[in-house]
Amino acid sequence: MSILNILEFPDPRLRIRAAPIAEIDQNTRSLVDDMLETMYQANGIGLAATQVNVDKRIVVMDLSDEGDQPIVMINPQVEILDDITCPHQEGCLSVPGFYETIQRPEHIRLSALDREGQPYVLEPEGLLAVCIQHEIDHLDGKLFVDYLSPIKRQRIRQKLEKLHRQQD
Ligand code: QAP
Ligand code: CO
Repeated sequence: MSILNILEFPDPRLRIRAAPIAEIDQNTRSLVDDMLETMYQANGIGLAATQVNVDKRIVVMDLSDEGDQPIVMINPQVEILDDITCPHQEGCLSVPGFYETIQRPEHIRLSALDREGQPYVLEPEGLLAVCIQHEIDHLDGKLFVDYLSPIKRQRIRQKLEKLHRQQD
């Protein structure tokens, strides 16, 4: 297994729309394992393939305290069940150090394939519902900062660009 490099906002590669997986093979499973290892190592609760510069529709998550309940979503699809939204503070491994409150639908139905290619359906609520939508947004080239005012987004962009210049 290996730790993958996580792209950071405003990297244009975070804007690429990921393609569905046609066949889940050993390469897919090994990417899933690397993504899980990368997410755990970075102390994240969710990571989309887009964030590690792979344009495939794969997401890994783990919301458990012990970090022993991985969730794998391949070709995930979300259906919004009603108009109820809830505010939640979100962060992102691609926007390190910034947390903002975002409104999202609270009641959703997720359909996805697991690591073995088996289809499953979930009707999550709360943080799990929020996190699933945040991660699927990544696969569509969208980031949580896109929901903020242009002023806030610009401020975050400038601070991260400055940090990136200092790292070079
Ligand atoms: C998405 O985000 C999420 O800034 C997953 O310095 C998060 O795993 C959805 C992280 C919250 C809904 C609510 C962020 C780690 C991890 C940071 C993450 C940081 C270190 C973010
Ligand atoms: Co994110």
